[in-house]
Amino acid sequence: MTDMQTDLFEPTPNELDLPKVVVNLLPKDGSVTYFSKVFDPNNCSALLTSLRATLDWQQDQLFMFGKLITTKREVAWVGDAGCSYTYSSVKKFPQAWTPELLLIKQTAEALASYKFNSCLLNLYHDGDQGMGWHSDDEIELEQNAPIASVSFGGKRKFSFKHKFEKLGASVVLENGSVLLMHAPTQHFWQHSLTKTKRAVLPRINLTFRSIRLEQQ
Ligand SMILES: O=C(O)CCC(=O)C(=O)O
Ligand SMILES: [Mn+2]
Repeated sequence: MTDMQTDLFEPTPNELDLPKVVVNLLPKDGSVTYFSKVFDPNNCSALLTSLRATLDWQQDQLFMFGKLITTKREVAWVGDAGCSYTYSSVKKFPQAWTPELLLIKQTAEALASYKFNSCLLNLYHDGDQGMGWHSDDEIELEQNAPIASVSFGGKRKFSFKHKFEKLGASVVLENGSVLLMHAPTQHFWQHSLTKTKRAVLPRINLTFRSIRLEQQ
């Protein structure tokens, strides 16, 4: 073999840094695809810091059992003009895209082959903060659009449970990863971000979504 041929079979120096793709995590009734290391881990903590600094973060307010609860988790709702969003009986009006968010959106769109018009960001300060079981199935959302979930910061367990059968699945969402949830996942499955006693770094999750503008 010549040197050139040998090179073809040598691992590239950064092979371990290439994105890892896991194809459909769900056994049926939906499709969830996980891509690790989409964003260079060396850039992710700077991205997290700057998302914290450049967006207007609010503690989330939810109606639960007839009471308005203020969560410790913070949220930011970003989108095109007119993309308001109501969940847990609270209506949110969008802040404008920042140049950095538009770049992250572009990456999510390339993976999903879909154009998103909005993004919900959640900031979890520690493992005591999580998100309970729910589906992203609000009336304003385009019914068959994918949802792209980007994670920066401490890795966290993300779980799925089927709404009508005893089935489950889970994945650890790592720093710099993207999870795609395709239709009809939200119709048949709920998901949650599990709280943990383990010490975890702060984390920002971005879910790129598609709001039906004709509904506004
Ligand atoms: O933080 C996460 O990974 C999940 C967030 C989520 O499910 C949501 O924003 O609807
Ligand atoms: Mn969700």
